[in-house]
Amino acid sequence: MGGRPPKPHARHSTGKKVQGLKQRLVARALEEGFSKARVTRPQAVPEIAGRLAEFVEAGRHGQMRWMAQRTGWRGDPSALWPEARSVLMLAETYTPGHDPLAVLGQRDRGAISVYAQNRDYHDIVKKRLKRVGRWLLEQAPGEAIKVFVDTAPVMEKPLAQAAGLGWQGKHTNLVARDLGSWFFLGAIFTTVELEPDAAEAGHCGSCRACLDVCPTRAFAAPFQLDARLCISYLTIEHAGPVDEDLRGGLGNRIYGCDDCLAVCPWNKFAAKAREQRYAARNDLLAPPLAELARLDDAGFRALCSGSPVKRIGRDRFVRNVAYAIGNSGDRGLAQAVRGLAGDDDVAVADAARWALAKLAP
Ligand code: B12
Ligand code: SF4
Ligand code: SF4
Repeated sequence: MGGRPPKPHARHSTGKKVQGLKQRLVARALEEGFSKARVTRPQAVPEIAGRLAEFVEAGRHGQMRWMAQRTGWRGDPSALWPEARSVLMLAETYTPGHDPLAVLGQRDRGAISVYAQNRDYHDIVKKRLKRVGRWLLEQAPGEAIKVFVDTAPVMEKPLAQAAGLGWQGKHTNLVARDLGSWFFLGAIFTTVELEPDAAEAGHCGSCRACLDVCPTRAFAAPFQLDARLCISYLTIEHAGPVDEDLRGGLGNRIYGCDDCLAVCPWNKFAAKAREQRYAARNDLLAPPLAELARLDDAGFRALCSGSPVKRIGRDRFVRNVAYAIGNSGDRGLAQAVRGLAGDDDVAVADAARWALAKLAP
Protein backbone atom coordinates (compact mmCIF):
# COMPACT_ATOMS: atom_id res chain seq x y z
CA MET A 1 0.00 0.00 0.00
CA GLY A 2 0.96 3.61 -0.11
CA GLY A 3 2.58 3.41 -3.56
CA ARG A 4 1.68 7.00 -4.31
CA PRO A 5 4.46 9.48 -3.49
CA PRO A 6 3.60 11.42 -0.35
CA LYS A 7 2.89 15.13 -0.74
CA PRO A 8 5.46 17.50 0.74
CA HIS A 9 2.75 19.28 2.71
CA ALA A 10 0.24 17.06 4.44
CA ARG A 11 -3.27 18.47 4.01
CA HIS A 12 -4.36 17.52 7.49
CA SER A 13 -1.43 19.06 9.29
CA THR A 14 -2.90 21.01 12.20
CA GLY A 15 -6.03 22.08 13.99
CA LYS A 16 -9.49 20.77 14.75
CA LYS A 17 -9.90 18.86 11.54
CA VAL A 18 -7.04 16.54 12.51
CA GLN A 19 -8.59 15.83 15.88
CA GLY A 20 -11.88 14.90 14.22
CA LEU A 21 -10.17 12.68 11.69
CA LYS A 22 -8.16 10.90 14.38
CA GLN A 23 -11.25 10.11 16.44
CA ARG A 24 -13.05 8.76 13.40
CA LEU A 25 -9.97 6.75 12.43
CA VAL A 26 -9.75 5.15 15.86
CA ALA A 27 -13.48 4.39 15.75
CA ARG A 28 -13.04 2.84 12.29
CA ALA A 29 -10.15 0.66 13.60
CA LEU A 30 -12.27 -0.61 16.51
CA GLU A 31 -15.18 -1.27 14.17
CA GLU A 32 -12.78 -3.32 12.02
CA GLY A 33 -12.05 -5.63 14.98
CA PHE A 34 -9.00 -4.13 16.68
CA SER A 35 -9.28 -3.75 20.46
CA LYS A 36 -7.30 -0.55 20.81
CA ALA A 37 -5.70 2.02 18.51
CA ARG A 38 -3.46 4.94 19.43
CA VAL A 39 -1.14 7.34 17.69
CA THR A 40 2.54 8.17 18.02
CA ARG A 41 5.25 9.88 15.98
CA PRO A 42 7.93 7.96 14.04
CA GLN A 43 10.62 9.82 16.06
CA ALA A 44 9.04 9.02 19.43
CA VAL A 45 11.54 6.34 20.54
CA PRO A 46 15.11 7.60 19.97
CA GLU A 47 16.49 5.13 22.55
CA ILE A 48 15.68 2.02 20.52
CA ALA A 49 18.63 2.26 18.10
CA GLY A 50 21.08 1.89 21.02
CA ARG A 51 19.10 -0.97 22.58
CA LEU A 52 18.91 -2.81 19.30
CA ALA A 53 22.66 -2.35 18.79
CA GLU A 54 23.36 -3.81 22.25
CA PHE A 55 21.05 -6.75 21.57
CA VAL A 56 22.71 -7.54 18.25
CA GLU A 57 26.28 -6.94 19.45
CA ALA A 58 25.70 -9.40 22.30
CA GLY A 59 24.58 -11.94 19.66
CA ARG A 60 21.18 -12.35 21.35
CA HIS A 61 19.41 -12.64 18.00
CA GLY A 62 21.10 -16.03 17.35
CA GLN A 63 20.40 -17.23 13.81
CA MET A 64 17.87 -14.42 13.14
CA ARG A 65 20.45 -12.66 10.96
CA TRP A 66 17.80 -10.36 9.51
CA MET A 67 17.76 -8.57 12.89
CA ALA A 68 21.33 -7.44 12.31
CA GLN A 69 20.40 -6.13 8.85
CA ARG A 70 18.61 -2.86 8.06
CA THR A 71 19.34 -1.73 11.63
CA GLY A 72 19.23 1.86 10.38
CA TRP A 73 15.52 1.39 9.63
CA ARG A 74 14.73 -0.93 12.51
CA GLY A 75 16.36 1.38 15.03
CA ASP A 76 14.81 4.55 13.61
CA PRO A 77 11.26 4.37 12.22
CA SER A 78 11.60 7.90 10.83
CA ALA A 79 14.46 6.71 8.56
CA LEU A 80 12.33 3.84 7.26
CA TRP A 81 9.92 6.27 5.59
CA PRO A 82 11.00 9.90 6.08
CA GLU A 83 7.68 11.29 4.76
CA ALA A 84 5.64 9.57 7.48
CA ARG A 85 4.22 12.00 10.04
CA SER A 86 2.19 9.67 12.26
CA VAL A 87 2.04 6.03 13.28
CA LEU A 88 -1.22 4.40 14.29
CA MET A 89 -0.45 1.41 16.53
CA LEU A 90 -3.15 -1.23 16.90
CA ALA A 91 -3.81 -4.09 19.31
CA GLU A 92 -5.46 -7.31 18.10
CA THR A 93 -6.53 -9.54 21.01
CA TYR A 94 -6.23 -13.34 20.87
CA THR A 95 -6.90 -14.16 24.54
CA PRO A 96 -7.31 -17.95 24.96
CA GLY A 97 -10.56 -19.39 26.28
CA HIS A 98 -8.62 -22.18 28.04
CA ASP A 99 -5.65 -22.43 30.43
CA PRO A 100 -2.67 -22.39 28.07
CA LEU A 101 -0.40 -24.05 30.63
CA ALA A 102 -2.63 -27.09 31.24
CA VAL A 103 -1.17 -29.03 28.29
CA LEU A 104 2.30 -28.82 29.83
CA GLY A 105 1.22 -31.50 32.31
CA GLN A 106 0.20 -33.89 29.52
CA ARG A 107 3.59 -35.27 28.58
CA ASP A 108 2.35 -37.44 25.70
CA ARG A 109 0.83 -34.37 24.03
CA GLY A 110 2.47 -31.47 22.20
CA ALA A 111 2.06 -27.87 23.37
CA ILE A 112 1.49 -25.41 20.55
CA SER A 113 1.52 -21.73 21.46
CA VAL A 114 -1.91 -20.12 21.80
CA TYR A 115 -1.26 -17.70 18.97
CA ALA A 116 -0.75 -20.56 16.53
CA GLN A 117 -3.68 -22.83 17.42
CA ASN A 118 -5.81 -21.62 14.57
CA ARG A 119 -5.54 -19.02 11.79
CA ASP A 120 -2.37 -17.08 11.08
CA TYR A 121 -2.65 -13.56 12.52
CA HIS A 122 -0.35 -12.16 9.85
CA ASP A 123 -3.03 -12.72 7.22
CA ILE A 124 -5.93 -11.50 9.34
CA VAL A 125 -4.25 -8.41 10.78
CA LYS A 126 -2.71 -7.35 7.47
CA LYS A 127 -6.12 -7.36 5.79
CA ARG A 128 -7.64 -5.36 8.63
CA LEU A 129 -4.78 -2.84 8.51
CA LYS A 130 -5.23 -2.41 4.78
CA ARG A 131 -8.96 -1.82 5.16
CA VAL A 132 -8.43 0.80 7.88
CA GLY A 133 -5.65 2.38 5.82
CA ARG A 134 -7.82 2.51 2.71
CA TRP A 135 -10.53 4.24 4.73
CA LEU A 136 -8.00 6.82 5.92
CA LEU A 137 -6.92 7.53 2.34
CA GLU A 138 -10.55 8.07 1.35
CA GLN A 139 -10.80 10.73 4.07
CA ALA A 140 -7.45 12.28 3.16
CA PRO A 141 -6.99 11.95 -0.61
CA GLY A 142 -3.44 12.39 -1.86
CA GLU A 143 -1.91 11.19 1.38
CA ALA A 144 -0.11 7.84 1.73
CA ILE A 145 0.06 4.89 4.13
CA LYS A 146 2.19 1.80 4.73
CA VAL A 147 0.97 -1.08 6.87
CA PHE A 148 3.18 -3.41 8.93
CA VAL A 149 2.64 -6.50 11.00
CA ASP A 150 5.56 -8.40 12.49
CA THR A 151 7.79 -9.02 9.48
CA ALA A 152 8.97 -5.51 8.50
CA PRO A 153 12.09 -3.85 9.95
CA VAL A 154 9.99 -1.96 12.50
CA MET A 155 10.32 -2.40 16.27
CA GLU A 156 6.63 -2.52 17.06
CA LYS A 157 6.73 -2.83 20.86
CA PRO A 158 8.51 0.45 21.73
CA LEU A 159 6.33 2.28 19.20
CA ALA A 160 3.22 0.77 20.78
CA GLN A 161 4.35 1.86 24.25
CA ALA A 162 5.06 5.38 22.93
CA ALA A 163 1.51 5.45 21.52
CA GLY A 164 0.18 4.40 24.94
CA LEU A 165 -1.22 0.99 23.94
CA GLY A 166 0.50 -0.54 26.97
CA TRP A 167 4.04 -0.98 28.28
CA GLN A 168 6.90 -3.38 27.63
CA GLY A 169 6.77 -5.74 30.58
CA LYS A 170 9.81 -7.42 32.09
CA HIS A 171 9.25 -10.25 29.57
CA THR A 172 9.69 -7.54 26.87
CA ASN A 173 6.22 -7.93 25.36
CA LEU A 174 3.51 -5.33 25.61
CA VAL A 175 1.07 -5.55 28.52
CA ALA A 176 -1.92 -3.28 29.02
CA ARG A 177 -4.09 -2.61 32.05
CA ASP A 178 -7.25 -3.09 30.01
CA LEU A 179 -6.06 -5.89 27.68
CA GLY A 180 -3.61 -8.07 29.61
CA SER A 181 -0.84 -9.55 27.46
CA TRP A 182 -2.60 -11.62 24.81
CA PHE A 183 -2.57 -9.26 21.86
CA PHE A 184 -0.73 -8.84 18.59
CA LEU A 185 0.51 -5.54 17.29
CA GLY A 186 -0.01 -3.89 13.91
CA ALA A 187 1.09 -0.51 12.58
CA ILE A 188 -0.13 2.00 10.02
CA PHE A 189 2.47 4.60 9.06
CA THR A 190 0.98 7.61 7.30
CA THR A 191 1.85 11.02 5.89
CA VAL A 192 -1.30 12.35 7.59
CA GLU A 193 -0.65 14.50 10.67
CA LEU A 194 -2.53 13.01 13.61
CA GLU A 195 -2.29 14.23 17.16
CA PRO A 196 -0.06 11.82 19.14
CA ASP A 197 -1.38 10.15 22.29
CA ALA A 198 0.50 10.04 25.58
CA ALA A 199 2.98 7.19 26.13
CA GLU A 200 2.18 4.55 28.76
CA ALA A 201 4.41 4.11 31.81
CA GLY A 202 5.51 0.70 33.15
CA HIS A 203 3.27 -1.02 35.71
CA CYS A 204 5.30 -4.14 36.53
CA GLY A 205 6.33 -2.84 39.94
CA SER A 206 8.16 -5.47 41.97
CA CYS A 207 6.52 -8.39 40.15
CA ARG A 208 8.90 -10.80 38.43
CA ALA A 209 6.58 -13.75 37.75
CA CYS A 210 7.47 -13.90 34.05
CA LEU A 211 11.21 -13.93 34.75
CA ASP A 212 10.95 -16.68 37.35
CA VAL A 213 8.70 -19.01 35.34
CA CYS A 214 10.92 -19.11 32.24
CA PRO A 215 11.94 -22.78 31.80
CA THR A 216 15.21 -21.96 30.03
CA ARG A 217 16.18 -18.85 32.04
CA ALA A 218 16.17 -16.82 28.85
CA PHE A 219 16.15 -13.39 30.50
CA ALA A 220 19.61 -11.86 30.85
CA ALA A 221 17.94 -9.21 33.07
CA PRO A 222 14.45 -7.76 33.44
CA PHE A 223 13.38 -6.33 30.04
CA GLN A 224 16.23 -8.15 28.30
CA LEU A 225 15.68 -11.41 26.49
CA ASP A 226 18.46 -13.57 25.13
CA ALA A 227 16.52 -14.99 22.21
CA ARG A 228 19.05 -17.84 21.82
CA LEU A 229 17.70 -19.37 25.03
CA CYS A 230 14.00 -18.70 24.42
CA ILE A 231 11.84 -21.71 23.54
CA SER A 232 9.90 -19.62 21.07
CA TYR A 233 13.14 -18.97 19.17
CA LEU A 234 14.42 -22.54 19.56
CA THR A 235 11.25 -24.19 18.29
CA ILE A 236 10.34 -21.68 15.56
CA GLU A 237 13.43 -19.84 14.34
CA HIS A 238 16.43 -22.05 15.10
CA ALA A 239 17.51 -24.29 12.22
CA GLY A 240 19.41 -27.52 12.79
CA PRO A 241 19.94 -29.37 16.06
CA VAL A 242 19.23 -27.50 19.31
CA ASP A 243 22.09 -27.55 21.86
CA GLU A 244 21.74 -30.67 23.98
CA ASP A 245 21.72 -28.80 27.27
CA LEU A 246 18.67 -26.77 26.15
CA ARG A 247 16.55 -29.69 24.95
CA GLY A 248 15.33 -30.69 28.41
CA GLY A 249 13.92 -27.20 29.01
CA LEU A 250 11.68 -27.49 25.95
CA GLY A 251 9.48 -30.02 27.80
CA ASN A 252 6.59 -30.83 25.46
CA ARG A 253 6.56 -27.38 23.80
CA ILE A 254 6.72 -28.07 20.07
CA TYR A 255 5.89 -24.62 18.69
CA GLY A 256 6.45 -21.38 20.62
CA CYS A 257 6.02 -20.83 24.34
CA ASP A 258 3.43 -18.95 26.40
CA ASP A 259 4.72 -19.33 29.94
CA CYS A 260 5.92 -15.76 30.54
CA LEU A 261 2.71 -14.32 29.08
CA ALA A 262 0.41 -16.73 30.89
CA VAL A 263 1.64 -15.94 34.40
CA CYS A 264 1.28 -12.17 34.10
CA PRO A 265 -1.13 -10.95 36.80
CA TRP A 266 -2.46 -8.26 34.45
CA ASN A 267 -4.26 -11.03 32.56
CA LYS A 268 -7.00 -10.81 35.20
CA PHE A 269 -8.06 -7.87 33.06
CA ALA A 270 -7.47 -9.59 29.73
CA ALA A 271 -9.91 -8.51 27.08
CA LYS A 272 -11.70 -11.30 25.21
CA ALA A 273 -10.49 -12.11 21.70
CA ARG A 274 -12.79 -10.40 19.23
CA GLU A 275 -11.78 -12.70 16.37
CA GLN A 276 -13.16 -16.25 16.49
CA ARG A 277 -10.59 -17.48 13.97
CA TYR A 278 -7.92 -17.46 16.73
CA ALA A 279 -9.95 -19.82 18.98
CA ALA A 280 -8.03 -23.09 19.44
CA ARG A 281 -8.71 -25.80 16.89
CA ASN A 282 -9.36 -29.12 18.67
CA ASP A 283 -6.63 -30.89 16.74
CA LEU A 284 -4.02 -28.24 17.66
CA LEU A 285 -4.97 -27.88 21.34
CA ALA A 286 -3.09 -30.92 22.67
CA PRO A 287 -2.19 -33.17 19.73
CA PRO A 288 -0.80 -36.66 20.57
CA LEU A 289 2.97 -36.70 20.02
CA ALA A 290 2.86 -40.24 18.61
CA GLU A 291 0.61 -39.05 15.76
CA LEU A 292 2.70 -35.95 15.05
CA ALA A 293 5.90 -38.03 14.80
CA ARG A 294 4.35 -39.84 11.82
CA LEU A 295 3.77 -36.70 9.76
CA ASP A 296 5.32 -36.50 6.32
CA ASP A 297 5.35 -33.29 4.29
CA ALA A 298 1.81 -33.72 2.97
CA GLY A 299 0.44 -34.70 6.38
CA PHE A 300 2.14 -31.72 8.00
CA ARG A 301 0.76 -29.31 5.41
CA ALA A 302 -2.73 -30.72 5.82
CA LEU A 303 -2.63 -30.42 9.63
CA CYS A 304 -1.08 -26.96 9.78
CA SER A 305 -2.78 -25.34 6.82
CA GLY A 306 -3.83 -21.78 7.70
CA SER A 307 -1.89 -21.76 11.01
CA PRO A 308 1.43 -19.97 11.59
CA VAL A 309 2.90 -23.41 12.38
CA LYS A 310 3.07 -24.17 8.66
CA ARG A 311 5.87 -21.58 8.34
CA ILE A 312 8.44 -23.83 10.04
CA GLY A 313 7.90 -26.81 7.73
CA ARG A 314 7.64 -30.51 8.50
CA ASP A 315 11.29 -31.12 9.38
CA ARG A 316 11.62 -28.52 12.13
CA PHE A 317 8.21 -29.44 13.51
CA VAL A 318 8.99 -33.16 13.68
CA ARG A 319 12.42 -32.34 15.17
CA ASN A 320 10.56 -30.53 17.99
CA VAL A 321 8.16 -33.46 18.38
CA ALA A 322 11.10 -35.82 18.81
CA TYR A 323 12.58 -33.59 21.55
CA ALA A 324 9.18 -33.59 23.30
CA ILE A 325 9.03 -37.38 23.09
CA GLY A 326 12.52 -37.56 24.58
CA ASN A 327 11.32 -35.35 27.42
CA SER A 328 8.11 -37.30 28.00
CA GLY A 329 9.63 -40.01 30.19
CA ASP A 330 7.09 -42.31 28.48
CA ARG A 331 8.87 -45.38 27.15
CA GLY A 332 5.77 -46.32 25.22
CA LEU A 333 6.55 -43.40 22.89
CA ALA A 334 9.98 -44.74 21.88
CA GLN A 335 8.31 -46.71 19.10
CA ALA A 336 7.02 -43.45 17.58
CA VAL A 337 10.54 -42.03 17.04
CA ARG A 338 12.37 -45.23 16.13
CA GLY A 339 11.60 -44.82 12.44
CA LEU A 340 12.81 -41.21 12.53
CA ALA A 341 16.37 -42.14 13.54
CA GLY A 342 17.18 -42.63 9.85
CA ASP A 343 15.22 -39.57 8.65
CA ASP A 344 16.57 -37.68 5.62
CA ASP A 345 16.68 -34.51 7.73
CA VAL A 346 19.83 -34.48 9.85
CA ALA A 347 18.23 -32.57 12.75
CA VAL A 348 15.21 -34.90 12.83
CA ALA A 349 17.43 -38.00 12.83
CA ASP A 350 19.63 -36.52 15.57
CA ALA A 351 16.59 -35.57 17.69
CA ALA A 352 15.12 -39.07 17.29
CA ARG A 353 18.37 -40.74 18.38
CA TRP A 354 18.56 -38.38 21.36
CA ALA A 355 14.97 -39.22 22.31
CA LEU A 356 15.63 -42.96 22.06
CA ALA A 357 18.68 -42.63 24.30
CA LYS A 358 16.62 -40.65 26.85
CA LEU A 359 13.86 -43.25 26.86
CA ALA A 360 16.17 -46.26 26.96
CA PRO A 361 15.62 -48.51 29.99
C1 B12 B 1 12.26 -11.07 16.86
C2 B12 B 1 10.93 -11.35 17.52
C3 B12 B 1 10.86 -12.43 18.40
C4 B12 B 1 12.09 -13.18 18.88
C5 B12 B 1 12.83 -12.28 19.91
C6 B12 B 1 11.87 -11.69 20.96
C7 B12 B 1 12.35 -10.43 21.62
N1 B12 B 1 11.83 -10.19 22.81
O1 B12 B 1 13.13 -9.69 21.05
C8 B12 B 1 11.48 -14.49 19.44
C9 B12 B 1 11.46 -15.55 18.35
C10 B12 B 1 12.18 -15.08 20.67
C11 B12 B 1 10.05 -14.04 19.71
C12 B12 B 1 9.22 -14.66 20.63
C13 B12 B 1 7.92 -14.26 20.90
N2 B12 B 1 7.20 -13.35 20.25
CO1 B12 B 1 7.98 -12.18 18.93
N3 B12 B 1 8.63 -10.81 17.71
C14 B12 B 1 9.81 -10.54 17.25
C15 B12 B 1 9.76 -9.28 16.38
C16 B12 B 1 9.77 -9.73 14.90
C17 B12 B 1 10.88 -8.28 16.63
C18 B12 B 1 11.12 -7.96 18.12
C19 B12 B 1 12.36 -7.14 18.30
O2 B12 B 1 12.56 -6.14 17.63
N4 B12 B 1 13.27 -7.58 19.17
C20 B12 B 1 14.53 -6.91 19.34
C21 B12 B 1 14.75 -6.36 20.71
C22 B12 B 1 16.06 -5.55 20.63
O3 B12 B 1 13.75 -5.48 21.05
P1 B12 B 1 12.76 -5.62 22.26
O4 B12 B 1 12.12 -6.93 22.29
O5 B12 B 1 11.86 -4.48 22.13
O6 B12 B 1 13.71 -5.62 23.56
C23 B12 B 1 14.35 -4.50 23.99
C24 B12 B 1 13.68 -3.90 25.22
O7 B12 B 1 13.36 -4.89 26.11
C25 B12 B 1 14.72 -2.88 25.57
N5 B12 B 1 15.01 -2.67 26.95
C26 B12 B 1 16.15 -2.94 27.59
N6 B12 B 1 16.08 -2.51 28.84
C27 B12 B 1 14.88 -1.92 29.00
C28 B12 B 1 14.28 -1.34 30.10
C29 B12 B 1 12.98 -0.85 29.97
C30 B12 B 1 12.34 -0.20 31.16
C31 B12 B 1 12.26 -0.97 28.74
C32 B12 B 1 10.84 -0.49 28.58
C33 B12 B 1 12.88 -1.57 27.64
C34 B12 B 1 14.18 -2.04 27.80
O8 B12 B 1 15.92 -3.27 24.96
C35 B12 B 1 15.76 -4.65 24.54
C36 B12 B 1 16.95 -5.13 23.97
O9 B12 B 1 17.66 -5.65 25.07
C37 B12 B 1 8.37 -8.66 16.80
C38 B12 B 1 7.60 -7.94 15.70
C39 B12 B 1 8.21 -6.60 15.41
N7 B12 B 1 8.46 -6.33 14.13
O10 B12 B 1 8.44 -5.80 16.31
C40 B12 B 1 7.58 -9.90 17.31
C41 B12 B 1 6.67 -9.70 18.51
C42 B12 B 1 7.44 -8.94 19.55
N8 B12 B 1 6.45 -11.11 19.03
C43 B12 B 1 5.30 -11.28 19.51
C44 B12 B 1 4.92 -12.48 20.19
C45 B12 B 1 3.43 -12.67 20.45
C46 B12 B 1 5.88 -13.41 20.60
C47 B12 B 1 5.68 -14.62 21.51
C48 B12 B 1 4.70 -14.41 22.66
C49 B12 B 1 5.21 -15.83 20.64
C50 B12 B 1 5.10 -17.15 21.36
N9 B12 B 1 4.04 -17.39 22.11
O11 B12 B 1 5.97 -18.00 21.23
C51 B12 B 1 7.13 -14.87 22.03
C52 B12 B 1 7.42 -14.10 23.34
C53 B12 B 1 8.84 -14.26 23.83
C54 B12 B 1 9.31 -13.04 24.63
N10 B12 B 1 9.31 -13.14 25.96
O12 B12 B 1 9.64 -12.02 24.03
C55 B12 B 1 4.40 -10.05 19.40
C56 B12 B 1 4.28 -9.37 20.75
C57 B12 B 1 2.95 -8.65 20.95
C58 B12 B 1 2.98 -7.85 22.23
N11 B12 B 1 1.84 -7.82 22.92
O13 B12 B 1 3.97 -7.28 22.60
C59 B12 B 1 5.19 -9.19 18.31
C60 B12 B 1 5.11 -7.69 18.48
C61 B12 B 1 4.62 -9.61 16.93
C62 B12 B 1 3.29 -8.90 16.63
N12 B12 B 1 3.24 -8.11 15.58
O14 B12 B 1 2.31 -9.04 17.34
N13 B12 B 1 9.74 -12.92 18.99
S1 SF4 C 1 8.52 -17.50 25.74
FE1 SF4 C 1 9.02 -19.15 27.21
S2 SF4 C 1 11.21 -19.54 26.95
FE2 SF4 C 1 10.77 -17.56 25.95
S3 SF4 C 1 11.16 -16.06 27.51
FE3 SF4 C 1 8.98 -16.55 27.70
S4 SF4 C 1 8.90 -18.21 29.23
FE4 SF4 C 1 11.03 -18.03 28.55
S1 SF4 D 1 4.49 -10.97 34.90
FE1 SF4 D 1 4.91 -9.23 36.28
S2 SF4 D 1 6.93 -8.50 35.66
FE2 SF4 D 1 6.20 -9.81 34.00
S3 SF4 D 1 5.22 -8.41 32.56
FE3 SF4 D 1 3.59 -9.13 33.96
S4 SF4 D 1 3.54 -7.58 35.60
FE4 SF4 D 1 5.48 -7.29 34.49
